[in-house]
Amino acid sequence: MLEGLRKAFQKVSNKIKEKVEYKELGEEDIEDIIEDLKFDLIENDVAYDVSEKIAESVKSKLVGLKIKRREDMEGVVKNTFSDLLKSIFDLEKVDLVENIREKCSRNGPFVIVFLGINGAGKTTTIAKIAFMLKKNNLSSVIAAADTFRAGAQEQIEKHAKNVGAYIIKGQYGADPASIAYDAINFAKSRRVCAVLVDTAGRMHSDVDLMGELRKIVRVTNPDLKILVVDALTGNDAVDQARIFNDGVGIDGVIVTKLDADVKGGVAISVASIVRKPIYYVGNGQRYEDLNLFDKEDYVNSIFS
Ligand SMILES: Nc1nc2c(ncn2[C@@H]2O[C@H](COP(=O)(O)OP(=O)(O)OP(=O)(O)O)[C@@H](O)[C@H]2O)c(=O)[nH]1
Ligand SMILES: [Mg+2]
Repeated sequence: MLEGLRKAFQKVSNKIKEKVEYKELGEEDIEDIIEDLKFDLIENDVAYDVSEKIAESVKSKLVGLKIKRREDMEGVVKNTFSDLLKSIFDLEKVDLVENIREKCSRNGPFVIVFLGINGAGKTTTIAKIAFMLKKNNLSSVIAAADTFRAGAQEQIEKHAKNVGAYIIKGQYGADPASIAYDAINFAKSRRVCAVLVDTAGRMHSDVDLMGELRKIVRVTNPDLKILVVDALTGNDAVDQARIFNDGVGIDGVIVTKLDADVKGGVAISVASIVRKPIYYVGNGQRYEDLNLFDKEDYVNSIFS
């Protein structure tokens, strides 16, 4: 994970180290190095505008800097980069488990609608969340509001069984909003803590399906709308985040398939462009492969 970014920052750090002996860093010293950095970031799925911003920011922090000893340089470059990345992830944090527990104690089910293009990992992530809630003694009901894709109902039903969650299903072609609504009523009458609404995967360009999502949101009035993005979709993840945010509105993001992602830039791009927090990351196909996104860990793993 994240090898691409790790290498990119290591490379620029080494090159800068070579440049400075006992002198002040001039713009001309690092111009090429910064251009290279920008290119490497783009190669590793950091969106163009974001790469440019990071590169400019690194440049302005390093130019004019006087470093007494060569060894200090590594620390300075590392701190510059890591402060910069951490500031990108400096977004509101949500403790999902605590929020659900709190709302449950006030009699209301906590409703989450999961959004994302097909194959992003919505259904798997919902199963992982239900599993995590179960471990925290919180009950959940899954609304199988994907009445669009063949096999979707059976897929989620199997997951629900495996993780011990309730499920409310519907006929193919049925109105997804009504299934979500039924699931909320079910949760209210059985005092179930969380309602997890699975939606049909859709291309972000699909206008009809976007309208259908807005209807689900209107009917369910969710506590959270979470966008699920696949890290392997690279730069397209930024477009997905923008379009879902403009079309439906999102509160936060879960990035899946980080276990298979060698680049690592998607989290940076999405957080930087839509300014929404990343709640969790998916690290594999098992139910336990869901981890809280921690900006310190993420950034430290790039610079370790
Ligand atoms: N390696 C890995 N695979 C994952 C992860 N999350 C999901 N997957 C896999 O990605 C594939 C698609 O996942 P789904 O959960 O079905 O995706 P979806 O968004 O519900 O897809 P649609 O229902 O078609 O919209 C499945 O094979 C999952 O096992 C992850 O974190 N790591
Ligand atoms: Mg699905």
